[in-house]
Amino acid sequence: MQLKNDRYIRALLRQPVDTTPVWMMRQAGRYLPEYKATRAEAGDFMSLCKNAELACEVTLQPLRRFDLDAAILFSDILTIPDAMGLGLYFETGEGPKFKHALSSKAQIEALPIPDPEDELGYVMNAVRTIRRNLKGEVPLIGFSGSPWTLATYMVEGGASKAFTKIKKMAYADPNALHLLLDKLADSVIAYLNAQIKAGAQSVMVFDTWGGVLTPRDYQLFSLQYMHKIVDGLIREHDGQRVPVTLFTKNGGAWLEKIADTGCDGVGLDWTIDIAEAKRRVGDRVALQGNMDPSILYAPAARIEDEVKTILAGFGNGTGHVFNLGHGIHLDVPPENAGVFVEAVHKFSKQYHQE
Ligand code: 1CP
Repeated sequence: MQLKNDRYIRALLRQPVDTTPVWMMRQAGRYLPEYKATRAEAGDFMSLCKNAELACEVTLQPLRRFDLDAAILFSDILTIPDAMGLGLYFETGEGPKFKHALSSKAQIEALPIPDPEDELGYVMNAVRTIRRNLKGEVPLIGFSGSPWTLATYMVEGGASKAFTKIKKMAYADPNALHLLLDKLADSVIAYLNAQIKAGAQSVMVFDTWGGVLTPRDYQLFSLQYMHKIVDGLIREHDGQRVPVTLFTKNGGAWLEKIADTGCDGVGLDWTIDIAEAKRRVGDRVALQGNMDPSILYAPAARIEDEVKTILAGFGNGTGHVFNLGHGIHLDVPPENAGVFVEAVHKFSKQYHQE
């Protein structure tokens, strides 16, 4: 089906657009009262992910409120480790946790590579349901965590601040960690390709924790495996290019290396100036980001100023997708997100004239 609004895809392929496309990381979520209501109806977070109708409903909720240029599958990066048998659960008020965290090479050797249409079939059902309901309005983004980021949760047993357990594995038993990362890369390739076949029109890999590594070890433990993923992905489906974006939070120092993987888009957090990022890699990849999500706490005029500054930093030319540099905070007033989205469309037109 032809997309009614294909700005997001065109921008990632560095083709001309009429206005800069915009979406928000974590655009479906607890800052929206309607999300909280649907989540309560589902019972808990994983039940929401596993119910295709409700996952579709929360995917579409932000699009009803805001003029967004893309939808993102409602799911989580931790579906893969859950499907590998680690037992994902959420305790109220706390982050994700695993019943069976990994600590030995024997446990890693025993891990299966999940079949995306079997153990992860609920994700593919959600993708198909969302595509049907989107009716070609905007593209659907599929996603996965990076092998390194998934491994941090699997070895730490949940969220972490210091990453001591996974770093201990990296330095005391690197072969065990490489085996885990390689299995995860294979799992992510199968999972994202299944999402593409089910209807995802672009995919994104979230490397939320790559930035906690040294430059050398980022290359070794994170980027190498994202590179393997880029090489293994379906890049064209149904006659359309399927752009792939890599996002490493705190990865500003390594943009050239990320662009070298052959991805289409590179995600930026807010710790790098977009003008500098464009100078360094903008003739090879599209850039996505990079507004600090905390700016959404500011009054409307301040939000608009920030949008104008980032647009001016990128300047003329193709290859810009506007986004937040990380997920929207759960206590942001939804009206402020609306100011942000409108500002991107309104103030970007001048950068897209012939
Ligand atoms: O309703 C709830 O209380 C659960 C909160 C929640 C939500 C809304 C979690 C648990 N996951 C999600 C959805 C989600 N997660 C989406 C789709 C929503 C959308 O964008 O509209 C996406 C893309 C993710 C991706 C994700 N999950 C990442 C990568 C991006 C990022 O934010 O850095 C990560 C690191 C996770 C792990 C995770 N899942 C949930 C939480 C609270 C966390 C973070 C844990 C931590 O702090 O380490």
